[in-house]
Amino acid sequence: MMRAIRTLTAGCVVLLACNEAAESTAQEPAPVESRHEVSVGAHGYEPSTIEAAVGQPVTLVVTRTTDEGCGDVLAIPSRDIRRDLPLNEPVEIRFTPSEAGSIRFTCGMGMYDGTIVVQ
Ligand SMILES: [Cu+2]
Repeated sequence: MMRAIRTLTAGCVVLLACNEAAESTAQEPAPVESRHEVSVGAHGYEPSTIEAAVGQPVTLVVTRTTDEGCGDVLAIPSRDIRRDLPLNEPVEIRFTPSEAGSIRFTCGMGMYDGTIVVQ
């Protein structure tokens, strides 16, 4: 008998929880943000390939670690993003890929490049 009551109570709690969840996620499920540290050295980006998922916010934390080369600007042309990278100061670049494919990122003049692979 006690067990039956406990089961019922548990069932009610689950139902309530489901109702709340249904209300709070009416728009879309909570996105899982992915952060990727990228360093910019004299020869380009490390890592130069980053994986991301459609609809999930991506944050690149980009740090230029040398005055050699031309990594002082990072551009993501297809997203109209272009950011200065002060030496040794992490710069966060955040966006949400809306479709699968490859998004290229480059230095200011397009000599260094990297790819965000969106699946
Ligand atoms: Cu360049």
